[in-house]
Amino acid sequence: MAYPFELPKLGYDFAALEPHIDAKTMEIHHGKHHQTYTDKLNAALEKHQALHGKTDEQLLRGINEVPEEIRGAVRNHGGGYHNHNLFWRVIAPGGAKAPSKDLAAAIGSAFGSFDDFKTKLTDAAANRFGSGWGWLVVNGAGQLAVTSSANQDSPLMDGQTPILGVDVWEHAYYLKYQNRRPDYLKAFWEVVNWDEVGQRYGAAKQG
Ligand code: MN3
Repeated sequence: MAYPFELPKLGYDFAALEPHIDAKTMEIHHGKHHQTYTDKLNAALEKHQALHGKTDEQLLRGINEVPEEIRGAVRNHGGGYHNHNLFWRVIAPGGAKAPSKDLAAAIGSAFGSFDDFKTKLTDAAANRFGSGWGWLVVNGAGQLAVTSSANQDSPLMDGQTPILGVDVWEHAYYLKYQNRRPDYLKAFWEVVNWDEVGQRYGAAKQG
């Protein structure tokens, strides 16, 4: 997708992830928060026609070439736009409940075991102070790594390709979990769509 960016359809019911993620949170998160990132990204780009052919991924990977007067807005709202596009897909209902053989093997060699990986990503997301994200990325060397980012910063800005992300802004969980981010993170693991993560892993490895 490129300018003007559109809010992607969620593709499933707001209630589809109940009881882990509640319908009201999904409705507001997709319809209000993601819409706002979309609108503000478009507003920032409006007068910069040279950037209108670029995808959100290209804008973020090339963030340092974005004109300085809109770089902050593209970082925040382009990041928010892109991160949520990924998030809705990696928690979409109906996919595999465990990683495919390929990805499971890569997780095992990168982190020791699947449980070690889960702990590492849970800790990264739990310990991210304030608003941000926890990530499983494919780094520049083609290896899996766990990271976290502040605000809407995307791993793409560091040359990494995110394949799984968990939003730990309070807007992602406050209605149901209030201050209990660890409970939300437990619930997150129940809704991960491993088919989607596996496809993203395959694509990222092909570069
Ligand atoms: Mn969010």
